[in-house]
Amino acid sequence: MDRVTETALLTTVPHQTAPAPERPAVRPTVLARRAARVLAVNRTGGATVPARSLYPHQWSWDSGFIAIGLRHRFPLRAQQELETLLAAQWEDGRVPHIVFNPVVPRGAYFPSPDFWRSSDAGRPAGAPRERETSGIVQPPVHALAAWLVHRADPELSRRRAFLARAYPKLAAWHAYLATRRDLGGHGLAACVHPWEPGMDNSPCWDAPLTRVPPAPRGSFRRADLDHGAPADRPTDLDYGRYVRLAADYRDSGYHDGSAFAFAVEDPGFNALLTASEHALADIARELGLGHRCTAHEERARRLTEAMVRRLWSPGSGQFLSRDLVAGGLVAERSAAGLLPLAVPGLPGGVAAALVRTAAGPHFALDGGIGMVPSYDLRGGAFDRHRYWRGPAWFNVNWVLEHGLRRHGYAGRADALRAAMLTHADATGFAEYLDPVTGEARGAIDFGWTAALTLDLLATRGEPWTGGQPPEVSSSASEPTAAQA
Ligand code: 2M8
Repeated sequence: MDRVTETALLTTVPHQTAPAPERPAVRPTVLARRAARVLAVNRTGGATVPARSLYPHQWSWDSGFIAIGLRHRFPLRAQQELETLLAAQWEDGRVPHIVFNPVVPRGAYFPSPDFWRSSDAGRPAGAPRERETSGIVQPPVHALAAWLVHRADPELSRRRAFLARAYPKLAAWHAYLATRRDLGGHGLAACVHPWEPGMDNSPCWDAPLTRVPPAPRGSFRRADLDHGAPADRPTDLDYGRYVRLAADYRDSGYHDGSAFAFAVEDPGFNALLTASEHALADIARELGLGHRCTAHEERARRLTEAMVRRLWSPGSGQFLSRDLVAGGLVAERSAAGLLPLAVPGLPGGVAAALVRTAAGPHFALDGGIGMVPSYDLRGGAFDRHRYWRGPAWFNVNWVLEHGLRRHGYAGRADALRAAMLTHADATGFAEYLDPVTGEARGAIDFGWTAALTLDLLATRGEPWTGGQPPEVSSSASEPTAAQA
């Protein structure tokens, strides 16, 4: 289909895409076995790589999702997945987005350890001396993962003091985000690089990135194009800007007080932080730390309130990102803006509006391939193939599935679950899908796709975290640029 026909189709008949297959072609036990095999093949030492060729190291939020899947079959390995990541935590509390495997050749992935130079340039911020890591972060799914991993085998967890050892590190990670990264001063965590919210190439970052001069073309060599199709990956111009931002951060000693050319409050990042803050409360309760439990619940409530106040757009029926440098909301619809649906205590009207938006023409949850795309099907920058600019991702849809269930949309959650299992099976656990045809894109045998398949097969709508907190006020109004 050429671009013009495709745009016309999506604009006029938004739901007329490939129908969502009814159910996986294989039995659940066979699918689970295949998923477990992917996780076995992707295992390297104490961690699991997202994909052997394209991403040969440990990634932060990937490991969170991977642990959530591993817990059902390999609870010890699930605990170790998180422990390996947390062992590379910096003294300032940040959990780096990549932990490099020292035996992987330097040229296998860019930016490599000699770009980030964490053990040297990161020392002022407390980077470990013994491990090489990146210096930026990714969405904080780890406390949620730790809590779910614990629940899968509480006896093993208690015997190994898993939560008692993880809790101080997880609390320090959240404290880092609450203090050093509250760049807007309104209680939300800010991201200082497009890779931090995890949806790296999202059209939401196009306008903020225009302010960033790209690193010169010949000054670095992309390794991703050795494995991924150029049409699926970011352009060279975007890559040059990613490199420039990371190099500037590194050259500041990874200092969070410096003036950033790129700084955004992202609803996906903050929604996952909020869900994890609730999980920290559960962990504290389990450890008998009543006062800490109350403090985490209070912080989760304040985060929810700040998200609604700062990022909710009633006119769009979803959350939007806020550009802290230019001021104001970014007028692009990304699936990140639907993820707060998974947060407990949302004002009722907000949850209902999010579901309407997910099911409507911009995301077509009820039609098409049965999974939401990463970006607005009707958006000017929509691209079926380029990553995070349209393709459907399993982790995003897994969070939504939970949100739908939490807010009482069990039928829709069941349909989404069935679509995810079908596509995971049909695509060989693809990294992402063409949201029009359901075809596999990016890598196959992808870590979180396999892990979240295992999770969907093993769970049936249990809430992630304990109590149902009271709703925060629904008096949200469209934030103004002056609030940024
Ligand atoms: C992608 O990001 C990395 C950089 O972190 C890359 O493109 O090289 C993103 O999809 C990110 O969300 C993911 O964690 C990572 C590994 O799967 O790949």
